[in-house]
This record gives sequence, structure tokens and C-alpha cells, in this order.
Amino acid sequence: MKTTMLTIALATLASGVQAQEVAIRRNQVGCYPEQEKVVVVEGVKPSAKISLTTPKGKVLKPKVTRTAVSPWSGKERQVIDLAKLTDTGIYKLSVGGQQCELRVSDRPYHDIATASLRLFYLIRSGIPIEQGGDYNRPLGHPDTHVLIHPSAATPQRPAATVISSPFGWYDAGDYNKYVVNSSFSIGLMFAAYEQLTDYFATLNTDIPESNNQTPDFLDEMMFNLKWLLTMQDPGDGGVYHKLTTPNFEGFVMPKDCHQQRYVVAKSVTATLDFAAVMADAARLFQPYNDYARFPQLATAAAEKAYQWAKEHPNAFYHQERLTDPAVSTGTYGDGNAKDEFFWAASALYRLTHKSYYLEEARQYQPSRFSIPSWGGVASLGAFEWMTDPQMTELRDPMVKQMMDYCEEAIKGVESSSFQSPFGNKPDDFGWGCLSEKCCCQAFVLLYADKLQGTSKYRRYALQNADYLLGRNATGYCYVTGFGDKSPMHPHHRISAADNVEAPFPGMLVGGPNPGQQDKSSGNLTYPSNYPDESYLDVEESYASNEIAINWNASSVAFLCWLDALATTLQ
Ligand code: 9MR
Ligand code: 9MR
Repeated sequence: MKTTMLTIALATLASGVQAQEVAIRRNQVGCYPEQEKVVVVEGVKPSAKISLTTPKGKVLKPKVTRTAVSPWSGKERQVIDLAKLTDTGIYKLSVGGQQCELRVSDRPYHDIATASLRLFYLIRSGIPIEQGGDYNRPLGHPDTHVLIHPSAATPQRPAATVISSPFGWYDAGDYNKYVVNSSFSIGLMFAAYEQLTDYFATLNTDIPESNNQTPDFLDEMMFNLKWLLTMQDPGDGGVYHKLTTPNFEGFVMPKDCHQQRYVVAKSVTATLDFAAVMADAARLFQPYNDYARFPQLATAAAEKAYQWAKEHPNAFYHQERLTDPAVSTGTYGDGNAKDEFFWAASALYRLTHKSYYLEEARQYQPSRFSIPSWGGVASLGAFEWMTDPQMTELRDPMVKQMMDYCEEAIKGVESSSFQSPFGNKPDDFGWGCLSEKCCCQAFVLLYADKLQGTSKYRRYALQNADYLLGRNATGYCYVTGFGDKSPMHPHHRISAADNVEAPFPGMLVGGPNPGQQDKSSGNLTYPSNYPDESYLDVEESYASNEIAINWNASSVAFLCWLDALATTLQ
């Protein structure tokens, strides 16, 4: 046996192909019949024999289409385009002695899309989780006794004043609640909601509010909006940057967390993100009697927040200045608030039609499109102009900028390692890249198609889904609970402490990150330094294997959109 293996290895080396194990990389979740079907195989020659058995038992002999060379590792991989496989069911693929299944169905993304949204229910704070099945848990973090930190003190609310700030989602693997990231997450999902309103109207995520008259999607957003409202100082309208313990808690369940929680310094970025998302919410909740008082409250809160931001344009968050106690948790620091001003002014103009906000939006408009991220929200402002027929003043430049971005994004796919727009540039990889670079990019491509009435970019968006769900350098399907090989040890405190073996389903992990910022504190050994292989499925790896609401917001925006395509593709 050993000799045979050695002989094969030597023969492979002599042929110039690197000695790689044979591995088939493919979308492990499933594809639409109409979707392009590409698999990428490592460790075989271009002449490899390939056989594909269809659900009806027919045997096909596809061929290698091209050889792709990784820009980082130099690894050669064979790209096989299986062309359109229009029968639904399970196909069996065999290459180089390896077999795998390919699933083709009319609704391939329904379960993963639903799980991505339902994840927000599972990470609600301040209530017991009673509809979570195996993941039920008692109440933790009631947040009814939160202290004003000295950095947030005013004469009306001096340091150590007790306030109540319950509910909202936990941010990520940690238990704190951050206004910047919370507002961004809802804003991104709202942008998807506005394009897919009919789809979300009937999507059931089995939550306590499922029986009311409001779509579950909006009920879930409201759970976090209720908390956000408590983060505004009623005195001056400024918004606290975050609600946090001084230091990160251990890997224990919420009910076992006992550190005092504080609201800390108000910041201009948190205040503007809050203003923007409240303005959007005021509009979107208008039709629903379940929350009849909310639109008026949210409108007033948004306008007051915007004024505070105008009066404090340099109030950036400086964690290093915090004392009594010092604070070491996540920062969401950002020293440029132009994009936040743009999003907030655009959202407020759309809500109120006041010319003041139009002038503000003009002043802060971006000069190029950038995909949405927690620290770069100009695109959320741009979407306000693109979506509403009444919003004409800045629409043309915003559309043009986005279309330029899309044309740039799809360049190079035909020679890429995994036949996808994501994953070809070094800066495609980093902390949270699967969200910020992969899902968000695909979301923008789908958005552009919808806006233009085309289907040009859909193919490329679906390629990013293939990448995310397994056609990539590590072979992971990066959403927990889906695919044959998915993360089992995310950096997520509840999943680590709940005594259930499987992590919560539907969580998108941050993904490959050559920065490896957790290497020394976690005492970690990464399997590789190549950007696309720098990933570790271990609990300590917060730089590559954490989960977060903004990341799941992007998988909701993207995967729900893919699921919604089911009705248009038939
Ligand atoms: O658990 C924390 C995670 O949520 C953060 O993203 C990360 C970076 O701020 O920090 C994690 O906490 C670690 C800390 O930074 C260093 N010591 C180990 C902590 C837990 O793994
Ligand atoms: O998503 C954030 C990423 O862009 C930053 O590079 C990183 C380090 O500052 O922090 C990430 O956000 C973390 C936050 O600070 C605390 N909760 C966990 C978040 C995800 O790791």
C-alpha cells in the first residue's frame, strides 16, 4: 500500500503537478436547475477521468474545462463546468477516486436562508429562549440595571446613574451590544427587505411574534430596535456608543454572567447610524398596527440624533480614554463620519422630505461606490436614492457609481481559482471577509440587476454562493449546520457553553484571515498563511471563526435574495 502511494506521489511530482490530495470543491448545499454548475478539483491532472451519474441513472463523462493556478499557493486546480443539469435530484460525481453528491432542487436556498434569519432569534438577549428546541436557555443579561459610565455622564445623568436598556441581539461571539454594528445590521437587512417585501411577507421563522399581523422579519428587527431606542440620551439626543462589560466575559452561558454593564461615551458614528436606521424603521413599520406608536417615536428620535451629530461632528469613539473602569471590549472605532452623515441625511430626507436633509445629503455624497460594511455605510445611503421613485436628486450618480463597481467586480472570473468574483485579490481576505467581501458583494450584484431589470450579474452572485458553500480552498461550507463539512467550533460563547454538540445553525463565520490577529492570545497554529487558507475551525480563533450580527445580516440579505429567486427562475 505504502509503495503504491509513494509511486503515485512521485509520478505526480514528475508530471509537474504538485502532490496534493484529491479533493472535490463544490457547493455542498445545492443549486437551482438553471444555475451554472462548476466544480473545482485539486490533485488531479487535466486529463482526469470524470464521471457523473444523473438522478435518472444516466452516466455522463464531463471534461476539465481549464486549469486554474492559485495566485498565492501556486496550486493547480482543475475547473470542471458540468453545464446545465436541469433534472432535480442528486447527482453523483466521481473524479480521481473521490466521490461526492451534487444537489439540484427548485428551492435549494430556502432552509439556509430561513436559518440565517432565525439565528437572530437565538441570539436575543434579555429574554428566556423558549422556541429554540435544543437551544432553549434561561434568561440572561436583563440589562435593567445598567450604569452610566463616567465617559457618558451629563448633569441630568451623572456617572453611576442606573438606566434600563433591555433586549436587542448579542453582537457576536461576545455578549455586548454595540450601536454602530446593530444599526448597520438592521440597515443592511432593511435594504434587502425593501427589494424583497413580498418574499419576507410570508417567511416564517417560528418566533414568539409569528402569530401577529407583522412579518416575522420586521418583528425580529423590532426586537433590536426596542433596545436601540434606550441607547439615546433623552436629554440631548446623543447615542451611547455601546452597552458593555468592562472586559469580555468568559465562555459561560448568559445566566452565569455577572459583571456590571455600562453604557459608555456617546459617539457621532453611533448617533448617525442610529438616526439612519430609526428613519428607515419609522417608514417601514408605518403599515403595521402591532407597533402603532413606533413610527412617531422613531422619527423624533432620528431627528434629535441628527441634530446632536451636527453639534458634535468630532465626537469619535476613543476607547483608550475611558477610565473608572477602563474598557477593553470591541471598539467599532471609525474616525470618519462622512458616510454616516450621508446615510442618515438620505434616510431622513426620504422620511420627512425636508429640504434641509437634501442639502445635508448633497454635502456628504460619496464619490465612488463601496460595498456595505459596519464602518462604511455610504452604500446604505445610496440605496435610499435608488429605491424610492420620489428620491430623484442624487439618484443618477449613485446608480452610476454602483454600476461601475459591479463591472469592476466581475473582471477576472474566467481565470479565477474558484470561478467567482470573490476571492481573487489579497484584500478579499481578512477579518469578517466572507460577509464584507463575499456576501455583500453578491448582494450588490443582485441589487444592480433588480434595479436595471437585467439578469446579467445573477450568475456572478451565485458563484459567490458556490464559494461560500464549499467551492473554496479549505473545502468548508462556511455556514454552520449546512453542507457536509461546516464549522463545529465557532468563537461563540453560547454554542461553546450550552452542552449541545452542534453550534447554533445558520451562523456565518468570519472566514479566512491572513492577519491572524488571534494567533498569540489564542496560542493558535494556523494550517496555512495563504490568504484563502488562513482559517481555523477552533473556538479560540476569533479572527477567523467568530460569528457576528453584521455578518449574518449580510447572509440574510444575500441568501434570502437567492431563495426569493425561486419564483422568478421557473
Ligand atoms: O471573545 C472576544 C471576541 O468577541 C472579540 O472579537 C475579540 C477581539 O476583540 O476578542 C475576544 O476576546 C479575546 C480577547 O481579545 C483576548 N483574550 C482572549 C479573549 C477570548 O478569546
Ligand atoms: O467586525 C469587526 C472587524 O471589522 C474588526 O477588524 C475587528 C477588530 O476590531 O472587530 C470586529 O468586530 C468584533 C467586535 O469588535 C466585538 N464583537 C465581535 C466582533 C466580530 O469579531
